[in-house]
Amino acid sequence: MNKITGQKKTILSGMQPTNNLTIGQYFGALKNWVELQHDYDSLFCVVDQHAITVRQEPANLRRRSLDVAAMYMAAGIDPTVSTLFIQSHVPEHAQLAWILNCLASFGEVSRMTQFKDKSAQHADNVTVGLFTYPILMAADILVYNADLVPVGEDQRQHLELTRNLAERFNFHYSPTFTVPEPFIPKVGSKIMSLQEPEKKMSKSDANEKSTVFLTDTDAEIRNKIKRAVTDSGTDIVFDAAKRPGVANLMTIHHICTGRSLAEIESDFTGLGYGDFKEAVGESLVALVRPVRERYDALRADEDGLMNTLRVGAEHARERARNTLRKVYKKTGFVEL
Ligand code: ATP
Ligand code: LTN
Repeated sequence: MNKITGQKKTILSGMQPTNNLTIGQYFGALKNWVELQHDYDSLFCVVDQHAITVRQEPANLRRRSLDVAAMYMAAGIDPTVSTLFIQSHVPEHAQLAWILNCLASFGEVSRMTQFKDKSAQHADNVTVGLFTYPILMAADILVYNADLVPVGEDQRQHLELTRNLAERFNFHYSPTFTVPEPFIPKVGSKIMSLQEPEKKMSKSDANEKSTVFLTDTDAEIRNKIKRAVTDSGTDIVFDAAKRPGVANLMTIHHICTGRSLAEIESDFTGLGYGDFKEAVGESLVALVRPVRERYDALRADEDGLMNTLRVGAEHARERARNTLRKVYKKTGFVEL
């Protein structure tokens, strides 16, 4: 809450509809959106324009955009409290992105590590869009003057760039944009792959065993946890550097049950990996099952979903249009 105006502060975040969402997205971001939405003026979007920075099959993109919107709601985003919309329904994001593109330097954007990773993954098709991706993200945030952006650890660098662009615009023209802060949770901001625990769990991982999706069945979840890579030790102790596989499972169990890491260590003293993995599997099933069931019901009502997205887009557009009008004027574009 702003002490002077009494108005709620604004949060904005988004996810790419490149696949079903994973527990990584849920623990790192979505769960926090749900918790924060009542205390903030909240906007959440499905960033379909970000998704096309790597090649997408149009029918898949269309379906997945709706899947992700339904998953936001299944996880607890209430569209009567938060504004829920699809990025491409608000063209002002891309319009602002162009102006920010002309403010960002090639050098600073070249330093983005996500671009380096993703361009290596898609070496046969490194698009200019993939390079300027963080600028569109900055526009998503700045067009609503968001104060806070709840994301996972991997987005910290993009948030820093967003802050720099906001400050640069404010300096060169006049104070216009709020300089946003990242909101990165202390626990869960980087859930690791179940098969290669040195790597982030990713919804685009070719090996499905690495990833628990929020749409997975109970049996799939239990199985993936049972087969998760651990290490040659036997006891359950938290050591993220030396024993990342066990540490990752402990983090997951901690978030699902609320037991602290120390309590988990003592709960499993004298027990082996088998017992521990079984408990993690059960706690995760208990968390994911209700989300999946709500998702199935929400996704089955496509008309209802479209109506929600229509209302969200109208609300978002009105706000974005206001910011863009000011930005165009300050930039020196002729008003009609
Ligand atoms: P992926 O690499 O899984 O395809 P992504 O990181 O490119 O996904 P998004 O789907 O847009 O992209 O991520 C949505 C949000 O979820 C971001 O805030 C991101 O930081 C967070 N996130 C993604 N993966 C994880 C993870 N393994 N642990 C914690 N947070 C995550
Ligand atoms: N780059 C983000 C997704 C994203 C985003 C945003 C997050 C696009 N626009 C605005 C927060 C705010 C990612 O997770 N890959």
